[in-house]
Parts: sequence; structure tokens; C-alpha cells
Amino acid sequence: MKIQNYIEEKLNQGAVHVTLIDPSRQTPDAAARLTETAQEVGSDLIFVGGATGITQHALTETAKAVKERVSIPVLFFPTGTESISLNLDAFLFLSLLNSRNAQFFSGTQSRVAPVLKRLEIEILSVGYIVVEPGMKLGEIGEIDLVARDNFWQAVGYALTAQFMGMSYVYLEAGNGAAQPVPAGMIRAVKREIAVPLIIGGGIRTAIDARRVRQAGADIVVTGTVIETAGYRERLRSILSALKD
Ligand code: 1GP
Repeated sequence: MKIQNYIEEKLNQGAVHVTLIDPSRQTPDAAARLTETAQEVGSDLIFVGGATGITQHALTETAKAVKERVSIPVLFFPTGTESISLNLDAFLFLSLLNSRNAQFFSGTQSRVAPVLKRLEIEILSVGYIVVEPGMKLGEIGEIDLVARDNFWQAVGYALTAQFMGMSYVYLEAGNGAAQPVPAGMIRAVKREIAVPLIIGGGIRTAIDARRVRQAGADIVVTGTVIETAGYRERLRSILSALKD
């Protein structure tokens, strides 16, 4: 089944949860074990990627180890990194809509697109919008961050993504952010768009997860939480907040 159809089916049943695994943070084997736990507690998808410091070797080995261990789809999440993985189930074709640098908007993508076409890799096109604080991605992506109280600007970018024909809108507060994207902003964007809304960055607790879900997140991405002690229980409570 195509990944996009899989996501659509999952969305018909409720919110979708994604576990993000950063290959620079642990060995491939540890990454595989973490994602296996994520699958056990109910995660629907795995993203492999991260903003900085990912070597091609770590990425390839992590992608391979994770693929061997889990049966849920594993997607490549190419945020800012030069490394690339072509051996996963689909490729998130992200355009950083509020970057000042056209390389992040369409430049890098234009170099990889012919390869993706020839390899017949499934593409999920995503309008990626970075909201304060933006963290490392905000810096390396040369982002004009959307201010946390500027709901209208977030709506403008989200509608831009939709009008450009992108399949998903992704509001990102940044990996390791102290707080998720504000609920009011999620609500404002969700009211306006017709494509699924992905929310990531700073979601660590069941309360955070419930808040973003109730505000309108269709797909919720967590990363850091899997790197902390007691991650199985934390993830389990996030999943029950999203799925109940
Ligand atoms: C994915 O960058 C996020 O969108 C992950 O952020 O590590 O803060 O969960 P956290």
C-alpha cells in the first residue's frame, strides 16, 4: 500500500503519531530498539532524520537497522542534513517555506528530484513552516521564524503550501523546543486548510500531546522524548492521549 494511503487510513481512525529518530544521537542498533518500542506502544510511522551532524554512514546504517526491526513505514526526513537516504519507504519532500535561502525552499530539492523519480521512491510533499523558537533548524535553515503570536502569518504560509499543491502542512517549533507550537496557532491554521496538519517540536508529555491534538493536529511528531529515561511509559501516555 502506498504510504500516503496508509496515512489517510490512519487519519480516518484518529490522530497519527510519528516517532522521529535522529541517527546522530545513538548507534543504529539502539535506534532500532527504540523504534521497536515506539511501534509496540502504538506509533504509526517512523521518521529518520535530524538537523545537524548526521554522517552518511550513520544515516544509512540507522535506516537499515530500523527497517529490519519494525513493520510500520519508515520515512526519510531530510531536515538540513547533507546526507540522504534512498532505501526507506517514502521520502518527505520538504520545502522550508519561511527560509530566506532558496536552497532550502527548492534548490536542494531540485538536485535530488531526478534521482527520486528514477528510483520510483514515493514522495510526500510537505510545506514546512518553522515557528519560534525554531532551535537548530531555525539557524541552519536561515529561517524567518514565525512569531508565536503571529497566527495570521502561520495561516498565510499554510495556505501557500496548500495552494502550491503540497499534500501536508507541517508546523515545526524545533527539535528540543521548550514548548510546542501554540494551540491557538494550530487552531487558526487548522480552520483554514484542507490538507492534513503535522505538528512537531517540544511535545514531551501527554498534556502537550492532548493540547496539540485538541487544537487540530492530525499528525503529531515526537523526537526527544524517546531519548529520555522512562521513554516507554512517556511514549505510552502520549499515545493514549492521542488515540483515546
Ligand atoms: C519533529 O523536531 C521535532 O518535528 C521533534 O522535536 O525532539 O522536541 O520532540 P522534539
